[in-house]
Amino acid sequence: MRRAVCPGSFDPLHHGHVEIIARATSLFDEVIVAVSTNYNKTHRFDVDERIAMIQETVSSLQGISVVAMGEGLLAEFCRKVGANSVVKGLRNSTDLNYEMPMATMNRHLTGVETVFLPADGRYAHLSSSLIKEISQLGGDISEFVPRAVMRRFSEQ
Ligand code: COD
Repeated sequence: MRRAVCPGSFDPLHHGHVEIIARATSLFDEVIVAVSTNYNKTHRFDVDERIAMIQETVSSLQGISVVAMGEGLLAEFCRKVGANSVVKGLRNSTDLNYEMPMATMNRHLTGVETVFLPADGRYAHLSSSLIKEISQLGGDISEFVPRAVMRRFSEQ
């Protein structure tokens, strides 16, 4: 059984995330989407809301579960759930430079491998922080986020 973890803050989930998660399901038998619960960070949506939005969006994909990652190390989380790979999306060289040492350290810590998937050109400019900024300044984010996310933004 090839099991991978797709970790993220997903605050909020956007089409770039969904595309990476969908591609991960074609590479692995089981994909665990792990939603980071870093209590030092201020989130627009709480962890339960983020999990609900992801579940609603990926419900048609097979072999996916969506859970809270907790506060500990990603490498330990992977060991706990029996996943020997992490899947991450890379948008640019800034992402690569940030992710490379973490990938190497995670492999050192528990042997977990990181699989990098290049961002799809349609979504490489998307980031949760830009989407929140556009929304806050009155812009239209409907092109960038799934319906389940758009609905929550409209409700707030
Ligand atoms: N296209 C493709 N992929 C994208 C896009 C896009 N437009 N935007 C983001 N992604 C990818 C990111 O690269 C990332 O792989 C994933 O989607 C999630 O993105 P975010 O922004 O929701 O998540 P982040 O960047 O806030 O990361 C949260 C993590 C929990 C993944 C990160 O903090 C982490 O790995 N923490 C580990 C803590 C740990 O163990 N520390 C010790 C390190 S050795």
